[in-house]
Amino acid sequence: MTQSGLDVVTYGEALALFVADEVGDFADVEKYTRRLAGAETNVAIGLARLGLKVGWVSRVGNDSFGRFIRKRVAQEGVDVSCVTTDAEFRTAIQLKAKAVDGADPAIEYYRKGSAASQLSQVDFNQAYFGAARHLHATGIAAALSPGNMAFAHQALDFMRAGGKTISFDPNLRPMLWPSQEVMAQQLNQLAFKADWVLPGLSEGKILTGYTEPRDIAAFYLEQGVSAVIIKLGADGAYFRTADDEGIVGGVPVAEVVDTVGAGDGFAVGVISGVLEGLPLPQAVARGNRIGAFAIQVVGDMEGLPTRAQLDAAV
Ligand code: KDG
Repeated sequence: MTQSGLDVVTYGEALALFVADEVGDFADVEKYTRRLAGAETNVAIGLARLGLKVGWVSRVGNDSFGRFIRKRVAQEGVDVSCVTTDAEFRTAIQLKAKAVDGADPAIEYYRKGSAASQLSQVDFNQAYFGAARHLHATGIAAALSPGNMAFAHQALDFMRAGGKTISFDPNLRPMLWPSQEVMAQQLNQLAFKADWVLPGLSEGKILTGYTEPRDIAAFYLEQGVSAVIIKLGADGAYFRTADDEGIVGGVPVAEVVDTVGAGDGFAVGVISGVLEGLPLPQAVARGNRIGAFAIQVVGDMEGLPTRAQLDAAV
């Protein structure tokens, strides 16, 4: 794939994910299955499976996990030509517990000082971003280092100045931040530069101090954001724009296997829907549908549907 004509560009850290095959404390688990994690690569892969042209920008280590990530993401049809192999720093890894009864599984990161956390403004390729219609950003990448934060602002400023659309999923990871106050203040600075902000309800409460979806949405709309879409878990999602608001009901699933990746699936549905010209409530409904796909499998992105699977589920 050439860099011209990307539908969506995204950036951030991908991790080699080890999912426990047995229930219990990581210290006791002997067997793990290696998979791929990373909120931004999950979204990139989900969009590519629906047929969109997507590019992912990052750094990976010059190691076997770096090679695995590069290969696995490219296999999904995502352009990795702007992924740099870092000569010095390692690819991050993550452990995920075997989920029980639909509860969020425990996770453990080994990512401090990782290759992706070295991403900085020198990695910003104007031509690559300029060739894309839309930027998807998350709060995880911004949390990784001051360099990542600077990269995030540069990417959002550049796309905004170019009249491109931007989606922002705060994706709160408190363990990556010095305090909740710093996290909220810094992520809101990024969110204010986006067109569509997609927090979960509990994230919206932390970021704005408001408890009602309506008020959380108003907080961002007043700052120039054009649509706020708040994930309500099994209840679906609430959306609000300057002249419309509503709740789009959730999609029931037979069994919740693992909730991780639901928000990324939701973002895939909303972004692809809006870019394809669907009215916002329909794009949100697609987000709910894809979120439901994501929670029925163990991996973070394996459940994301192809276009044919999505169409069959309507
Ligand atoms: O959104 C799913 C992510 O949580 C997962 O794939 C890994 O990026 C990740 C993170 O930082 O938790």
